[in-house]
Amino acid sequence: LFCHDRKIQGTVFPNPSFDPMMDAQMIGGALQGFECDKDVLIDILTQRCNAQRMMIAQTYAGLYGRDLLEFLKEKLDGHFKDVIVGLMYSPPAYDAHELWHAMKGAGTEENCLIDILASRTTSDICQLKEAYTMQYGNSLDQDIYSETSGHFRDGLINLVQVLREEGYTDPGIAMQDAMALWEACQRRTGEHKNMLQMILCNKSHQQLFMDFEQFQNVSGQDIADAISECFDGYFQQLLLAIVSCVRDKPSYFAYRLHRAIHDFGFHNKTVIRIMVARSEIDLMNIKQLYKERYGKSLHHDFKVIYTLLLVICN
Ligand SMILES: [Ca+2]
Repeated sequence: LFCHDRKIQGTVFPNPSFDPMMDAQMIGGALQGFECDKDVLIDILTQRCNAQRMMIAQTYAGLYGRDLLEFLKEKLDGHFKDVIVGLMYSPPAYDAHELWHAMKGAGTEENCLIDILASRTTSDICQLKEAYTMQYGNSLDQDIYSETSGHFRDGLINLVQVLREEGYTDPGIAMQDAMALWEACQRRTGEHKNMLQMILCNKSHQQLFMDFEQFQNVSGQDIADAISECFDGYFQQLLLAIVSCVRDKPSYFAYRLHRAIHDFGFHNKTVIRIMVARSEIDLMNIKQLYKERYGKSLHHDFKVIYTLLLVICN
């Protein structure tokens, strides 16, 4: 909506000559025996949309009396497994899977929680919460509560309560919100942090877009710069992610991919998660923005990394 009249599109589309029975049989054959035929899995599963993959799994279950997703988890390993299994989950189930893995065991992958919860729509969050409870028994709120802390936790819990308004924008409210945001950035008490969080987590994206313009008028500063200056830690990162998603979601993910590829070495999990989750939403735009902003294409950056790895192997 706010993406400068760009057409928002993914890179994966429904296959027009889709035949679930033929695909299920081909996959059945590929998974027979000790070694599985990865090329067949790649050829089929990357060339079908998520809804078609769900139909393949259903047909496969009918043919072989086995859960395809569970069988793939058993048969595959490494990053190949991460990608294929990611493709075989429905989008809410995949988000739930990623959130659960980000929190289970020692430590927490805060960046995964931020990427998912700051970018998903209210209906996405409702669905992923349901999927989370179905898959893991616990409620997402409870797990976030026990795995994170401080104002960062309050922000995440606020997001999963799905209180965000839809659509409506009001210039008067934008002025009020901008003043409250400005005061919060100047005073920085716990109470002001709550105020800031409540605005960013509960107002509609359209309202926030206008709030941020007013903030610029009132303070002479960009809201993202003000947040960077006034807050720190994961709380700051969460707020910045929300601001960035309000303004331009594909641009947020282009930035996250670039960081995952460059700043932290190569963070496979983040790269896989973004590519799989955005493949039918806005991956085309993410690719274009990546090239525009960083000079090199995503394709080029992957090739460099894998060429390097291949050379090391020899
Ligand atoms: Ca943990």
